Amino acid sequence: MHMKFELLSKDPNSKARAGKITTDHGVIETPIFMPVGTIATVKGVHQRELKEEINPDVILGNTYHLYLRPGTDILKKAGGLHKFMNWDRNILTDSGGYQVYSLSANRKINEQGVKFKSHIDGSTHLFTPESAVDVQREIGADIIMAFDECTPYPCDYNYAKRSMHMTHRWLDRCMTHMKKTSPLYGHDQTLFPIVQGSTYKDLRKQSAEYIANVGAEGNAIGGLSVGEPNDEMYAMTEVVTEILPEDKPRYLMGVGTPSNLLENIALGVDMFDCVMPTRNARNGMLFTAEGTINIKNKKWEDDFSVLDPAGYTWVDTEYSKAYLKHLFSVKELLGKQIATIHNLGFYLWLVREARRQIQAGTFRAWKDIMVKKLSVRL
Ligand code: PRF
Repeated sequence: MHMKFELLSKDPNSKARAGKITTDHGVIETPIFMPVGTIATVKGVHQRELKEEINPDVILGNTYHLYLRPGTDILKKAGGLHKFMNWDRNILTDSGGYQVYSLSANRKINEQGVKFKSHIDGSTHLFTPESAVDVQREIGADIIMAFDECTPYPCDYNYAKRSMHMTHRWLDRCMTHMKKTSPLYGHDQTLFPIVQGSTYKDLRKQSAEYIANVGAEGNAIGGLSVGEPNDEMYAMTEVVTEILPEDKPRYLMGVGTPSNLLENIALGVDMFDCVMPTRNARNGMLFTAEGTINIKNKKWEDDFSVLDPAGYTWVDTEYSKAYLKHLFSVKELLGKQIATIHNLGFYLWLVREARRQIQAGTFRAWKDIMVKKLSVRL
């Protein structure tokens, strides 16, 4: 089936929306946070806990990593990524461009695409808009991303402008190649284009207009959360969500902190992904509705209270802070696992609660209180 998006309700005091995406792999209730499963695993989390405890409608995979390992031959033999990792809900894959810029060495960007050296064995590869579509066909995600260039921050105006136009031309090539090719595994795939334009309002406006005109099933905003101050990010989101069609989901790539999620939901964003809850968990940082905890801090060593009385997932009330602090002190794997499950449970709670508040018409006031609480260091 074709991906469908229904706008269910709008917050009266902000641009926040609650909606519902339907694909061949089921429903995605928005706003949504997509746990990052870069290399066919959400790091440290069993599928059962992911499904039954954290319970996201969609997870994210990365074309760059999956193309390098296990490679598309294995993924094709497995019958696609869903079957390979035994995940029967939605998957979205990023197109590879962004990961090439952030991870690989010696990358060379030109009109044709990006030539790069693998961060694993130094071998040389070429990604083009066409090959990014082909690889994403072979991975088999439900939502796939256009091939773009994410400009760094700060970025010179002329570079940002040239890069944005190239991203638009790459999008046209992706769309043409989508039409020439078909899904491999019996379920449909839809391609989201990506707005770029760095931190320049006129470029963002131009890019959003270009992307809106393409008429895709959903649209993404890239090039943000790359080091710019929050206010600048929000200003860019606002310019773009004013222009992107209201009846299509909007995905803000690689964002962010819990407050970033709430502020961008208030500006009309529906979908997010970020390594922050999983990566920070592995470094001992826990997000809670009352603020953040650094579990490595000495103050927790004799605090036998439960991890989080809110109890988003079973680990929150099963383990104490003192015990988790101990696991981090002795560098036990279990510590990272517990912290990861907690953080993902919290992020998914946050977007579900945002959705509930939007539907109740109380989102704006709730968001303002939450943003204050989230800035506390416990
Ligand atoms: N483009 C792509 N993936 C991304 C980004 C982007 O700009 C970002 C920026 N925050 C994260 N992931 N393709």
